[in-house]
Amino acid sequence: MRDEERRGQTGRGGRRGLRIAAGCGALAAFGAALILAASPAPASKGGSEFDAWLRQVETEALERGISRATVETALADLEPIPEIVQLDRSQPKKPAEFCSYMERRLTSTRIARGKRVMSEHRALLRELNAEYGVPERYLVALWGLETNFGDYLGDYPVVGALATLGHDPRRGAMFREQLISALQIIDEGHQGADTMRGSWAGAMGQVQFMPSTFLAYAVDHDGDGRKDLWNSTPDALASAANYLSQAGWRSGETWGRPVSLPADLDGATRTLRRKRALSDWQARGVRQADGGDLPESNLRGSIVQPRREKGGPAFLVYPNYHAFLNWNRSTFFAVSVGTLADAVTGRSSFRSCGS
Ligand SMILES: [Ca+2]
Repeated sequence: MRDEERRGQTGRGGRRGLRIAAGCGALAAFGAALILAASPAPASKGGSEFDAWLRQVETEALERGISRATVETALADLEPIPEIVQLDRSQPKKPAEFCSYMERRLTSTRIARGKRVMSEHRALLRELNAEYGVPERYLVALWGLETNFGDYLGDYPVVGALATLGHDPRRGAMFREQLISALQIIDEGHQGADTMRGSWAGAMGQVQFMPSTFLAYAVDHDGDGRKDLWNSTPDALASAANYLSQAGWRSGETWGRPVSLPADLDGATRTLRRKRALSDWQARGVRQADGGDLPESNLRGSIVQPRREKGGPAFLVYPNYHAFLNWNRSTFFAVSVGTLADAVTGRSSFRSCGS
């Protein structure tokens, strides 16, 4: 039994409402009205319609206090990047199968490397745990899953990628807002327009923050005056810790555990919304994955079964699981973070879902 399950609800308070503001319809309409009133912008090689759209973004960025020098430099000579539109449209509609997802992401190589980086960065990770209340293993897990510990930061130009997706009608409003946030990051001097690289969708640095997330949660932990999530591991991991802390992470509690379910457990109780005391789950026949009794605890938890069909692996998840979901709304992702965190500290009793 783990102390973090015994302690129950002694941690810090609840979630603080972190939704990214996705829409900017009113501002967009306002920008469009301004464009209609202005003289037509000269056509660029990006095409007049894209160019006119960029002028709207430029107007809005200036209105929001971003300097003209930043805006003009960052948006100069932009063209839509066809590859990015293609990547956005080729996103799989059906999610991957849970077991293959877990096997792909929690490889023995990654777990071994996670153990190594836990030890290599011990002093920093301890410092962050003390400051933010988020234990080392969760930061290592997020770092490993997002970029393989900083190996793959993405090499797309973030401003160009966000302009491409912001101009594309599919999810334009959300990406346009991210573009403005990226301009603000550049304006604050954390990264240059030409060196701001990331994923094709604009996620940046060692823990892949979108620009709005960067503005809200990135921190300068190494004290050089820049929030450098690309090159500074202290900044990147502190920003991840700050995010989880702000997302309601409860210090001193764990995230959940794999469990075995009784055959007769009502399907309606296998939902994140149905929270019960661990003693209640125990009485209903839920056990640890190895068959042992659930720990005695004040924690309340709910059952998550990512693989819907009967017999799929199940997890009993606690309030901290919701901080992972806040980071990324995917159940697979949230379970993989907790499981990798357990694996790098040798706690995992989750082996494989095939058997
Ligand atoms: Ca820094």
